[in-house]
Amino acid sequence: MANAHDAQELHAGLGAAEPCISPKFLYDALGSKLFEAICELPEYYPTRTEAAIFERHGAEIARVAGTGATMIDLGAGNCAKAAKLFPLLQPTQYVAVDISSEFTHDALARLRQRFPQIAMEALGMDFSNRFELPELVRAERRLFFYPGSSLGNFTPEQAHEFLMRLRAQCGSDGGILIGIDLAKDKATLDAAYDDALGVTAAFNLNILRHVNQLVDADFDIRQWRHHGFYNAARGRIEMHLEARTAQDVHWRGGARRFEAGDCIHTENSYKYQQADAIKLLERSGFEATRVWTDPQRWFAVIHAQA
Ligand code: AVI
Repeated sequence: MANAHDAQELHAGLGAAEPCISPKFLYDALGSKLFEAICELPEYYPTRTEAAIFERHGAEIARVAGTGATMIDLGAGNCAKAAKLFPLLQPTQYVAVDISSEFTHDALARLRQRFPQIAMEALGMDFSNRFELPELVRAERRLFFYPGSSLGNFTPEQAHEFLMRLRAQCGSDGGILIGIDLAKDKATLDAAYDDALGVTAAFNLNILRHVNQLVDADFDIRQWRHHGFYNAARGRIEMHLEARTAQDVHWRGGARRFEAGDCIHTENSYKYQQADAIKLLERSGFEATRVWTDPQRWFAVIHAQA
């Protein structure tokens, strides 16, 4: 069952002239597992490319970012990326923030046993619209960890506002370690968001199953088709769901007819030029200190100081 805010957001999106569902609804428990599976796909290069950057440059990243911080992992998921860096970054406190808190709680329970010296907290919250950290998050030396290029799921303007909110919560000695997916050829991008196995299709279609649960909707998932492609003019991946047949869909407080071929927009994933990503960080009050990238320059890990 959705809270009143989510129910209202879904109602507005489904009823809009260009129907949309916020990508945050991709991540129920099954959606988070499907996203984990996406990260294993040969076509989905961001995860392994970023992991290789951390593997190769981890020691230097720790030197630049500094050890002993409060590490705040935004969109922590199964916490695996942060955990790999614990031996290098040696955080004193680790705060795992994720919209799907059930998933993150289980991951933290396992990590507490492996790293008993690190204080750990799980925060189940949607940090996309507003962001206030509770008092249990230590205020000194906050290092925001935002890997995986999730910044790309905001529009550049939303990304700017989001980064400004983070900057305001950093304190004077804080910073951010962020992963940015860089612009590249269309064929590579198209394949990454429309894989041969159909895992991304399942991930996208699962949003309808989730919406059915949240607002008692009656989407017939078999009547929808996944589209994921790079829109070069807009510098972003777009994910849509297309109605295979004409159909009426009902949800608590609303209804709508979809004709065959009508689409619901479910996600954007912006791809940045490295220089534009740095400009965005600097416009938001950060100072970029170092960029690490892979040999193909497909992905960048950036450290920026508050
Ligand atoms: C979470 N986020 C960075 C992913 C992306 O690449 O934009 C979500 C995703 N959507 C489809 N595949 C992966």
